[in-house]
Parts: sequence; C-alpha cells; structure tokens
Amino acid sequence: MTTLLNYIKKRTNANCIWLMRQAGRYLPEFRKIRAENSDFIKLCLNEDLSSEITIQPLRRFEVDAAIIFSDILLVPYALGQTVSFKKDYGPILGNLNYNQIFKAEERKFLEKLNPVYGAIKKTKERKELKNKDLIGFVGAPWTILIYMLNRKSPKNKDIIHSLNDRKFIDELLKIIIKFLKLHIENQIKYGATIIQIFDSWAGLLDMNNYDKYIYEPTKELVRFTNSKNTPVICFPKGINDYKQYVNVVKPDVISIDYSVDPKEISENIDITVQGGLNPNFLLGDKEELKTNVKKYLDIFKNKQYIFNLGHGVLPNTNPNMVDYLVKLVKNYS
Ligand code: 1CP
Repeated sequence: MTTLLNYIKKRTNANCIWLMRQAGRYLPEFRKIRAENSDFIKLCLNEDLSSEITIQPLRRFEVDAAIIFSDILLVPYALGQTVSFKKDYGPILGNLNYNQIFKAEERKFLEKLNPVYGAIKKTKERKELKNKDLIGFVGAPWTILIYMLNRKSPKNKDIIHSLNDRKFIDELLKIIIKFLKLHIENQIKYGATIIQIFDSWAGLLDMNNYDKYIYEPTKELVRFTNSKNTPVICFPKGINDYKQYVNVVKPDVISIDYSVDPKEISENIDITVQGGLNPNFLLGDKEELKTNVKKYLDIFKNKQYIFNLGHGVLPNTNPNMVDYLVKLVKNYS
C-alpha cells in the first residue's frame, strides 16, 4: 500500500511527508555523482544514475515518496531547444528555432526522453520504493513558456512584454501543452503514481492574465492526468489567490508557498493541502525549526495535509536537519 496515494484518496490517516528537491544539491552522495558528470542534461538522461539519485533520500529519511530525478527543462530540450546549466547562474536555453518547434514530432520527443521513462521503470522496481509513491512531474505550461522565451531564469516581470506577439504565443502554448501531456502520459505509463505540476513563475503574472496563461492550460493538464486515474499536485508558486486557483484548476492537492498564511488556507480550502514551511528554517537551529513545523501541523491537524516545504530544499541545507524534520513530522500526534 502506498501511503501518499492512499492518503490523497482519503483511505488512510497518516502523517505524510516528502520534500520538493529532496534529491540532489544538498546531499553529499549526489554532489559526488554530479562532480563526475558535468553535463546536467546528460545526467538526467542516464537511467541508472537518475534512478540512483532518486532513491538517495529514501536511504536516509523516512519520506513517503520519491520524486524522479529529472528537470522541467527536459521538455524544451526534447522539443529541440538547447539547454545547459552554468554553475551559480542557472539554466541557459538556446535560440528558439520556430520551424523546428512547430514541426516537433511526438516520436522524436519520446525518443529523447526515453531514458526518463526507463529511470522511472527502474526506480519502481527497487526495494527502497516498496510501499512508496514515485512522483512524476512537469513544469506548468506558463513556466515552460517563460523559460523558452526568456532563455534563462526570469528575474522580474519585464518578460511579460515579450508576450505581445499574441498569435505566436498562442501557437507555442498549444505545442507546449500537447507535449507536456505526452510527457505526463508516459511517466504514468512507466510507473509514476502521482504527478506534480510546478508553476514556479506563476507569481510573475498579473491576475488579469491568469485565465489565459495559468488556469486554462493547467486545468487541461489536470483533467488529462485525472483521465489516466492519477492524482495531481499543483504548485503555483507566488499566485495571488490560492482559493480561486483551486476552484478553477481543480487539482487533487494544492501545494502552497511560504509567503501565504497557512491559517487562511486551512480555513478557506477544502482539498488536501501540501507544503508551506519556509526552506530557510532548515538552515537555522532545531528549536526554531520545531516551533515552525509544529505551527503547520497544528493548523492542519484536522485537515488532509501532506508535509512539505514552501519551495525546494536549499543547496546549503545540512542533511541532519532534514532527518530531524522528517522525524518531527512522523512522530507528531
Ligand atoms: O547544478 C546542479 O547540480 C543542478 C541543480 C539541479 C537539480 C538537482 C537542477 C538545475 N535541477 C535539478 C533537479 C530537479 N529540478 C528536480 C528533481 C529533484 C528533486 O526535486 O528532488 C525537480 C523536481 C526540478 C524541478 C525544477 N527545475 C523546477 C521547479 C521547482 C522549483 O525549484 O521551482 C525549476 C524551476 C527547474 C529549473 C531549474 N533546474 C535547475 C536550475 C538551477 C533551475 C532554475 C531555477 C531558477 O530558474 O531559478
């Protein structure tokens, strides 16, 4: 029985926890592999190493799920845009070749991402994953669109001006949605039991643009995923109105960021809530962490709540603090 999935389906009443970015960056065993693999995309496309990195946190911590080691930017990569990562800078994407993107073929896309599906299949078969969920994921259409157009992390709202060429943007968005569906479908086919949609840049948009760029495209992905009998966790980081988002997009679980008041969320949202704790608390002392973890657990005590952070584990986090956090949550009553 997988805890997280059964919890989402309201069949168990456990204290559930997993962490965004639980695999990677802050773990010495990941750093060792990373030091030997300078090309990050290649590392994501190495079935054995990707599967190994995926289960690394499960060897250390009693988390209820693994998230496949991959990246949201593998989708632009598989559509033909080059993607590389520069140390201390972030992702760098190549020029958008319109002809290539607009003519992208499903077969070629799947061929490029085949190792991700292979890694999912391999991970599912590992003993560490017994009774645990494997979370597959995609970037939300809006976040992928932004990376493809801006070709690096958007630092501010200036990028919104480049949305002026409406016809082109509409076409690009359609292609992104089509291929995100294909990627979701195949992650499920090879063993992902839950899908998380990361909308890391939702906070860049004004509310009058939500419908077109966030609500409608994401709703389409949620419906599609649900039609494959698979629940969806949505993380629209920085969005103005979580309640409206839940009402319109209708995910199974809503993952909240650290800027929102959890009390307000617990009073106004009826579906399963995930996350919220500021990842910075993992950098401080144990007492402060404990107080804040307890705050979230107390607020959501009589609700469906999956413990997680309000964004990913930071690279300079001490794994001992993560261990302490997981134990706090598991022992809470
Ligand atoms: O240099 C390195 O060692 C690579 C660091 C790294 C890692 C470990 C990147 C580069 N991506 C990942 C893995 C990753 N990315 C995972 C799997 C591991 C896990 O979660 O346990 C996941 C789920 C992601 C998702 C992801 N990638 C998001 C959404 C979540 C978020 O943090 O908001 C985003 C925005 C990306 C893009 C990305 N990948 C990597 C970087 C440095 C970035 C850019 C972040 C930014 O623009 O600020």
